[in-house]
Amino acid sequence: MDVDLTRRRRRLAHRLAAGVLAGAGLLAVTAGSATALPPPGGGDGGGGGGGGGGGTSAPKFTVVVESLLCHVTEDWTGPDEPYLLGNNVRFWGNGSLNNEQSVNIDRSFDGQGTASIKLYDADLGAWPDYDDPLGTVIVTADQVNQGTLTGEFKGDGASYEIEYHVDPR
Ligand SMILES: [Ca+2]
Ligand SMILES: [Ca+2]
Repeated sequence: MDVDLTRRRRRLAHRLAAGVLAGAGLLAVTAGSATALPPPGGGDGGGGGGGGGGGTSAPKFTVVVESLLCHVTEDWTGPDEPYLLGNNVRFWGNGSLNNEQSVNIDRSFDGQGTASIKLYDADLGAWPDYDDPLGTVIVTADQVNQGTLTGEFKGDGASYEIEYHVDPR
């Protein structure tokens, strides 16, 4: 009985350790919430992977997205209709951007540990032409007070940049 319990605990500990190592290998962050981790980005340049485990003590911050620049649209003809998600909640858009056009965003959302910024191009939004995921930028707590930072979205043949900064909260 006691032996079984001990074994079970040991096995669980091994599994936990393996999970922490796997997380650390993907992205070096000091802390993160496993439940807040987004799935991998929609494209090659979409952004990093997930963060490690962590508790409720992960640093809190506010992500302020300053601007969005479109180098190359996803749509083949005419402008894209880009919109942005912060931690999977839409906070801006649709806008309308064509090649080499930019727009001021000036919107913010709160994060803790890590946060995700996702860019989509709106299409029909349903079958047979779902909105296109163009990538994910991962924001980490160590970006607080680092001034204006740049993130790239390069999913689906498109090319976008955002400028953002991260304030303590
Ligand atoms: Ca599209
Ligand atoms: Ca579109």
